[in-house]
Amino acid sequence: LIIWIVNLTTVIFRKIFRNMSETIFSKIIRREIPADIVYEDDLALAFRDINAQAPTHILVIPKKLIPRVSDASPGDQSLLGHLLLVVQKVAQQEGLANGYRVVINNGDDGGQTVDHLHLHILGGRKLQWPPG
Ligand code: DGP
Repeated sequence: LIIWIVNLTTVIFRKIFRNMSETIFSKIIRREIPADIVYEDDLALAFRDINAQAPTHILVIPKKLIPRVSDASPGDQSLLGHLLLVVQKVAQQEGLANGYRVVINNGDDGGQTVDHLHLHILGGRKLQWPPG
């Protein structure tokens, strides 16, 4: 009985802490809220940014919750590489042959507003440099 109670408590706590760190992007992954999804595989999802800053503005996210690039660990190496290859695939799919920009905002000063790692793909117009 004690083992059963310990197990149940562990499950409940895991659920609570997972939900605490989750963002709206987890709900998009689970299809609990709608998004304009343009690509999906086992490890990643890509969907159109709701607040587009360019004619094409897509977010590529890992299905695994890594809040920020500064939270990634060596074990995430192949996942992080995979995300860039997804960027490449999506950009091709979107016809961004003339170029595009890939942006990762990190933390407050980086302008990150959603704590689930995401790569912005921006294209379809000439982008300025440096960013503001
Ligand atoms: P960042 O500032 O780098 O954390 O970018 C977060 C982006 O996520 C921002 O450009 C707007 C976008 N975003 C926030 N909530 C939603 C949502 O519910 N759906 C979609 N499609 N995009 C969202």
